[in-house]
Amino acid sequence: MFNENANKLRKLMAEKELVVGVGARDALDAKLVENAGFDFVWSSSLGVSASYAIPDASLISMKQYIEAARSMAEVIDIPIIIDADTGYGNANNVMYAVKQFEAAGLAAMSMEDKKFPKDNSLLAGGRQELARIEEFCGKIKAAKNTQKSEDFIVIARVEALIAGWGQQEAVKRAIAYVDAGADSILIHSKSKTPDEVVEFVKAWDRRAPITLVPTMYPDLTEEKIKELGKVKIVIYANHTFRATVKAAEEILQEIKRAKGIHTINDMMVPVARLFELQGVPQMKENEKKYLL
Ligand code: SPV
Ligand code: MG
Repeated sequence: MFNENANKLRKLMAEKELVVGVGARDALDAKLVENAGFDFVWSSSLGVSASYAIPDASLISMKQYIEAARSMAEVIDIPIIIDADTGYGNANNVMYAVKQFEAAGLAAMSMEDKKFPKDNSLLAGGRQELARIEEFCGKIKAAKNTQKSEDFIVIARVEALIAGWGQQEAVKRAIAYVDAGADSILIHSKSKTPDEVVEFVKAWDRRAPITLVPTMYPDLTEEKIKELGKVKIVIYANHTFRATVKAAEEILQEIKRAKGIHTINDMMVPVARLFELQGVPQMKENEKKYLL
């Protein structure tokens, strides 16, 4: 099977020094990310859970996550990396998920080595329990053996630094995951400085490229990441929906304060902008051709 979006992502990775994407919780977020010129969309488990206003703790189902990503894929042309959490269970769940990821036109998946059910990695005091290395390697092998296209990418996400297990454990796990077939290693960190991630990248001597999510250490800019080398994918995981919440809260407060909607025009886009993002101009073109 040929997976066009996975092929696109592979080509981007071959051509560009750094491939940069932004998180989305729904198709509208994804459209904005594409319009802004980023390389790919990250279908974020934090974002999709937040769209239901419930914790990012393996509460909603695999089907709901896939449906969110599928709705994104239907309206954008850039590739999507789905945040597949822990793979939604054991290797059986992973195999079932991978079939559906590819059927939905997704380019790649990221799977983290925590126990199911997981907690969000950035949650202060969250349950950060790691799966056994062998168990997680089994899941990676299950994913790689299930994918029908050659190009589909499996990113193995190492949570050892998040769980406080240290560099040695992180490196040991990353090597095992690459040996099990992972195409890239996402080394995640919630440290406010990039030091532990930089240490990991410097020690990394395998060919598989590294993926970073610099939410908590924003000082590590793309320029600095390029200098490090070895990193190929950067994910700004949650900035669309965090910005939306701020904007919505501000406008709601202002409506409440002003007791009307006469002061807020500059705080939002015109309705026409929404129509554009929804593809209404294309629909109108189609109507001219087909509403006969
Ligand atoms: C997400 O966006 O859901 C992620 C990144 O997995 S993090 O929230 O940092 O765990
Ligand atoms: Mg997530």
